Amino acid sequence: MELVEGHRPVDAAADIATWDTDPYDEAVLADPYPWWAELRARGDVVYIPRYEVLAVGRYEPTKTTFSDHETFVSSRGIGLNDFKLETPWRPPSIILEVDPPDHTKTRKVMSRVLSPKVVKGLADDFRVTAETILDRVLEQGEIDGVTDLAEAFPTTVFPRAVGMHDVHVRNLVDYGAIVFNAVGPDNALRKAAMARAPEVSAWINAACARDQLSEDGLGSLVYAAADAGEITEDEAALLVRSFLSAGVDTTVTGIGNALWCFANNPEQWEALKADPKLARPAFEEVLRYTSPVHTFARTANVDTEIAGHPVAESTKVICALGAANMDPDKWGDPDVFRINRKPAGHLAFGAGIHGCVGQNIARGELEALLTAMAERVDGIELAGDAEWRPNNAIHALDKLPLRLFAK
Ligand code: OVM
Repeated sequence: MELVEGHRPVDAAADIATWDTDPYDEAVLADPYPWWAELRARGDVVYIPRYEVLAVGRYEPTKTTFSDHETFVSSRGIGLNDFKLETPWRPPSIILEVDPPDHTKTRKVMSRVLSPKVVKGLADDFRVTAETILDRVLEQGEIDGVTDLAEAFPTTVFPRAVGMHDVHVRNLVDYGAIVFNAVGPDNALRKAAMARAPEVSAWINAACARDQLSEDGLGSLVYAAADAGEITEDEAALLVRSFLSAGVDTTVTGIGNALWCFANNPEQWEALKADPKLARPAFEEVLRYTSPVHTFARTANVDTEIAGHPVAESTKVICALGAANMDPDKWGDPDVFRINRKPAGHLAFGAGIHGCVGQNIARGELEALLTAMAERVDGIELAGDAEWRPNNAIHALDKLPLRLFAK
């Protein structure tokens, strides 16, 4: 291969197997399990010519690549667009799409705002709200698990926790889907997201202003860090935007996927009813088994290697978190959904310095909901076919017709 000065093409030759596939094909996104299995089968790392990227899906190389933040940076974007070469669709996130030392400062603020102690203070509202919503859906009997339960719960408790004055459920859910579709290639999903982005982003950005937030919520805690001189007011607004980017669609997806897991595994629902204390480990197993965030990418910022294979600077590496979470070499029997598995080390929240900073609040929401359900719901049945909603980064349901039986 001829090397042009200043341009370092991904060298498909090297010794990395080429796989002519589209990870973002809507059929793959709607049912990623076979694609994940083939990705793992093809090697520690594969080259995908369609996007000139590498992909990893075995547990070890995925975890290693994802957590080596010095070699595989986030500041060049965590999707297929290289922010060094292309202008991002919105001002980059100052916690997600950034490296140390800038990342260290914002991460410290967000870790404090989302600390276990703060989340504990939200537990009562999570619990009472879960009970109220459950009483309503149990009256209905037959529901859409996605809208009636998965969307209803986080869109009630999360904006209240943040302290938002104005709540627009559709904009909150759709903004997440837009942000996550934006990390994919320029396919139909991304184009549709970009078409809606101006309108939805305008609403979201306005909602992040200090005067749109109460004085006792997570948002005000972020602005308090600005008052203390840790960050600027503009940075505080961008960190509130991160709440609204990553805090709604993700938990909506986690709940929908949990309902799907239990509807398909009734003996596991019996196990949770028998021991509601399993709510927390059950959620970890839902995360491992369904990977609500299925894929994020990194960018090699230097010439490096993955599992002994050379990787040139500027190479994008797709990290298939969902594939790693289903790797039999790591999990033994990954296809079995087992709520007492306690899958320590799953990658659904990522790994390393960029690991989900909101994971405590996500766990708090799911614990409240699953515990309240274990006390009230005798059985969960599919009342029709579940339908998945293809998204370039999120593995989420579109429809989940359910029949719920009250105790
Ligand atoms: C953000 C953010 C954080 C995590 C995930 C995410 C792409 C966005 O800070 O905006 O979704």
